[in-house]
Amino acid sequence: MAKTEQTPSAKRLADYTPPAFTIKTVNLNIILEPAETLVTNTMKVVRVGEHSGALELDGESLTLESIQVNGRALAAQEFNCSESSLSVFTELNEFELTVVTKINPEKNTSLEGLYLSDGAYCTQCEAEGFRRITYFMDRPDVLATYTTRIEADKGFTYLLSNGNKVGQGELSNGKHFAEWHDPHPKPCYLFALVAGDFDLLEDSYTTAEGRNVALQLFVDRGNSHRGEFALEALKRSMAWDEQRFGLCYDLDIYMVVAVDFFNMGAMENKGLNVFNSKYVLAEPKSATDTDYHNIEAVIGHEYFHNWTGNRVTCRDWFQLSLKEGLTVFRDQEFSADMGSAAVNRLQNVRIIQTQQFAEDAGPMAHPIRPSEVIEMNNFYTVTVYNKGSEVIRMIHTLLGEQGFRKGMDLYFQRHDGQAVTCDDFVLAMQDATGVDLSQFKRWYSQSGTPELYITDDYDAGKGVYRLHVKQHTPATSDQREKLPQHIPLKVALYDPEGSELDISNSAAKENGVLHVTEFEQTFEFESISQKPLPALLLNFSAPVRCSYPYIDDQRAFLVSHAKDAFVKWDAMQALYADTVFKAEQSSTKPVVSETLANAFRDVLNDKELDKAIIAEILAVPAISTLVEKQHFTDIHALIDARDGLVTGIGEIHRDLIQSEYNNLQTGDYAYEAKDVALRALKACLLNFISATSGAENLNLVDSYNASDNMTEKLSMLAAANHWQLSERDTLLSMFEKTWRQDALVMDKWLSIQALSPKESAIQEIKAIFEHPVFSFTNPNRVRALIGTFAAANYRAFHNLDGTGYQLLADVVIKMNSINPQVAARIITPLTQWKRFDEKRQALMKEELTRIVNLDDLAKDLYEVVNKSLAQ
Ligand code: B3K
Ligand code: ZN
Repeated sequence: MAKTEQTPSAKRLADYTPPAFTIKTVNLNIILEPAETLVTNTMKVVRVGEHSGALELDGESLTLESIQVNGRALAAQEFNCSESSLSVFTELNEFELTVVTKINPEKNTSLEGLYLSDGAYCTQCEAEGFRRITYFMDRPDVLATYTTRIEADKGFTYLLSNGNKVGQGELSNGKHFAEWHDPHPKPCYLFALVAGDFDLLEDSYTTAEGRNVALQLFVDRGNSHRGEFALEALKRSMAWDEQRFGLCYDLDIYMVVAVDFFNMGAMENKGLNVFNSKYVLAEPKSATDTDYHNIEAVIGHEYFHNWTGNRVTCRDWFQLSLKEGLTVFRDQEFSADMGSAAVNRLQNVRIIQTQQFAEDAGPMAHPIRPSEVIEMNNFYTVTVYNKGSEVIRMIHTLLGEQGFRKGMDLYFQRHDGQAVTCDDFVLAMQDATGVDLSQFKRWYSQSGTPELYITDDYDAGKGVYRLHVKQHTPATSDQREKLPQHIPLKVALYDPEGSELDISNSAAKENGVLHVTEFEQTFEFESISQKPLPALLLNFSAPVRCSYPYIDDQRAFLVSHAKDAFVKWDAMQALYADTVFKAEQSSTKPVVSETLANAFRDVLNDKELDKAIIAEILAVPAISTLVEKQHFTDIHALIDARDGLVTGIGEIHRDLIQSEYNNLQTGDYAYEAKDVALRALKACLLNFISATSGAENLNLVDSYNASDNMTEKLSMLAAANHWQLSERDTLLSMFEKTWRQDALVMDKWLSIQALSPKESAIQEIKAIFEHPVFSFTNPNRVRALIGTFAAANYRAFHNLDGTGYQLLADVVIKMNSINPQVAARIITPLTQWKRFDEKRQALMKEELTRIVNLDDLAKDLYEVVNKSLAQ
């Protein structure tokens, strides 16, 4: 954005107006050439209502070749073409409009619209990428049926688009073509085209309605053995959605294409998903348990969009959470059913407590339904997605599983084939069950993290126990005034022996849920014979911060007696965090109290607990989590204190940890819950051992060679790197030797080095820019190295000489012209300057100012940097 040009302006939800025209059918003829692709787009356009306004189409980076209405070329005064729009002046109410444009996929490094990914053509149209392919009403409430003809050199073996293939053939000029028709009306953001040479994996699935669906997975040549897990996960997703929600697939073919150049995880284009290869390709020696988990989750997520997103879509982009929050909820439920519900829950809670709380406390704070947007791509956030899912989860809690299902059924019955709003969704939930969600709806419009302050008292004479709950949502950067939210607060009470009390005839009679709806409320529990200890926010029943004046012994009591995994985990996390903060504030080594040491020992010795949960409970909170608790003053002292705590625990329980570690043996690698849990605990214990002098006896190089899987190898690398063990460089070069030809796997190698605690980290990261595997045009590489560095290497990023901030800013400036969407994402840690000390604040703002003064600042960065500086 040249400073002389207009500054980007915000769109507002309040300004929504229905489309003045609608487009019924779209007929595309696309002749693919790397530098000059020709797109002929013939549309049936219908005026909506009585007006005489022009037809306004969006367009970006397009060269207009010709324009016709009903077969007649328009004269100059009959249309107007600007940088970003095409206006057609006509009095006709129904007409056929043909627009021919030229585009340049080869030069398209933004990876929006049509681009080349390592020699294959592919598209990304959400949110507003279709306007880079042809002129169109690029908004989700214009639904059309699409017919697409693709023509390309025969080297592009597969020519794919949405729907069913209706024609194909050879052409005289060494080219071939294919024609596709999608019978389901859809918004243009769901359009997709792929042309390339791939390995194809095929399978089929018969739906509960008896439809036989061909499943096709396209991967880079030579990678078919890495695609099998994703294909199996797809079949599991299809079966799960039938069982849980009664939803069947609705076309005869479902295609998934894995590409290497992709801005995010994957895209749910109708019948033709395009995936970042990171979320498709896996084999034990190259992928970790986490990779397998993510593949299943993302495959599920995109598949579930077919109903929540595609069949029922969004009226406008402010409603993004309508499809994303709901679909994340669905994929989380799917993952929970496929593996351990409790472990999945803890992992999702951690995302909310670290990343989402940080977003709500920072310059980009927004409600799950934002009301103002400059660049839509900036709003594919943890708030819209993950907090959005928590909001759906709370509705599920308020309605119960049966009520929720009734609500979903009504939602589809009412809105199938429509573009609707979050209000429509909530209304369906309410109408189906009679549950009043009027106050609850505030979660859609109010940003910020509510804080609950809970105290209690006990009247021994009457046998009455009371919980006093205050709620307060601090002002956020986008909103000052906050109203009370409807918060489902799930509680349990424990007697001193550790037994759970029956509270079914109290205010918490529905599954232990208290309805917190006011700024201050008191809840009574009767017939309580002695003062109980409360367990609060069971299963993280709402995305809030919750405090109660527990003493350490009470926390330890909850760690061992609470039934709820979240409560156990949260209590242990609090014991850890307090210890770290005490050490940080007094600049001393952390003191591991007997209470903490015993709690650790008891959890590790607990034979009833799932090993994956033990690993979650015992892991000391990450710096990103501690930073969110906002008690620290000096980030480097905080890091030292945290590391010191790991070492302290490691020393105290040295023999126990070592012997448990030695006992954890798996056979040949299998991605199965039992083995995953074992490996997770092993990695957790390895970290404690590595923090002590016991590291000397680890023989990591031998263990690394002996292991048959990436999960273990990577945990060894991570430990060796973090604790600067003598094996670190050897392991890194062994890894490089094995994988240097495989960029996707090398991302792990990049990330390990991005996390280097060495003094020389920044120099070493800069040197990696020259490594053959690194490239600024591939988002996965940039995220693996720079994204990881800025978001997770707190030590080097916050170097007091400012070199960490400079490094990030240099990369962001480069990415501003290559790929602004990625630039606006990796810059996040710099925009959150406000929580650091003054000296660092000044250095961070200096870099932000350097960025905001760029001559060609993209609007993605314009929005986030200006908001950050305005704090
Ligand atoms: N709907 C896409 C995200 C598109 C992001 C555009 N910047 C993937 C998903 O959430 O399923
Ligand atoms: Zn999604």
